Amino acid sequence: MAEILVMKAVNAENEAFARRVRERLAEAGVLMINLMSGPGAGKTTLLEKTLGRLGDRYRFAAIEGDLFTDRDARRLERFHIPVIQLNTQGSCHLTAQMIEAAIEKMPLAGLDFLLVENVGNLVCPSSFNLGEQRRVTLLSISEGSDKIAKYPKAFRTADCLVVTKLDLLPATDFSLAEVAADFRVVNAHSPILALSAKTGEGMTQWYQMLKTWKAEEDARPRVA
Ligand SMILES: Nc1nc2c(ncn2[C@@H]2O[C@H](COP(=O)(O)OP(=O)(O)O)[C@@H](O)[C@H]2O)c(=O)[nH]1
Ligand SMILES: [Mg+2]
Repeated sequence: MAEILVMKAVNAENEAFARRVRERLAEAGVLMINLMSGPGAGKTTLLEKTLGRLGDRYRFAAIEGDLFTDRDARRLERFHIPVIQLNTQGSCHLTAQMIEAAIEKMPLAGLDFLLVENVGNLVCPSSFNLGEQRRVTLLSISEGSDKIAKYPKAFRTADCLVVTKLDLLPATDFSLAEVAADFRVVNAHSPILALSAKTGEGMTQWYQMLKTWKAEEDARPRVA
């Protein structure tokens, strides 16, 4: 019982930070996307491809979340965008407080997208609103088709499901139909994309979705 109260307190505090982050982003006209998945589903690879493809047209920044190391931030160095690596020192998710500290150090003005790679796991990150406008959950073909039923919250709260590593489909018993059906049980409306960052299959739909989301955010009336 006491533990539940502690969680509530932490979450309430997180919500206050998340509101502040959301306000800052709205003022600056920045679309923040929170990418969640199990470790190795392909978050950083998707970021790399996205920066390579859309980096000429939009201004990006990234926040990389990891327990330790700056490996993912270093993978993005070649794109010459603002990147901040957040190390949680063992904590299994990012918090809105961490994001607020990171965006303090970022030139938000003039940015189009802030892409946030959450700590790799399918459990804790989904309980922490970071102040993002959109949330994407990745599931890779090699993880198996049963993960939506096993980790529903990460998928329930997603604005899009991205099934990654589509090139591996012939090597596995992964069922796209089963995953789509499980996703609809927990999430009635969000789109499902299936893609391979390796072969490029399905990537056009991902880029198109980012453009649509950005246009939707730009069209949203700003609160004075
Ligand atoms: N076959 C295949 N491998 C991929 C694809 N995307 C990522 N990977 C590989 O999956 C591993 C983990 O990718 P990474 O982007 O680091 O995952 P993260 O931990 O979610 O950031 C790396 O070895 C990538 O090269 C893909 O579309 N197809
Ligand atoms: Mg990564």
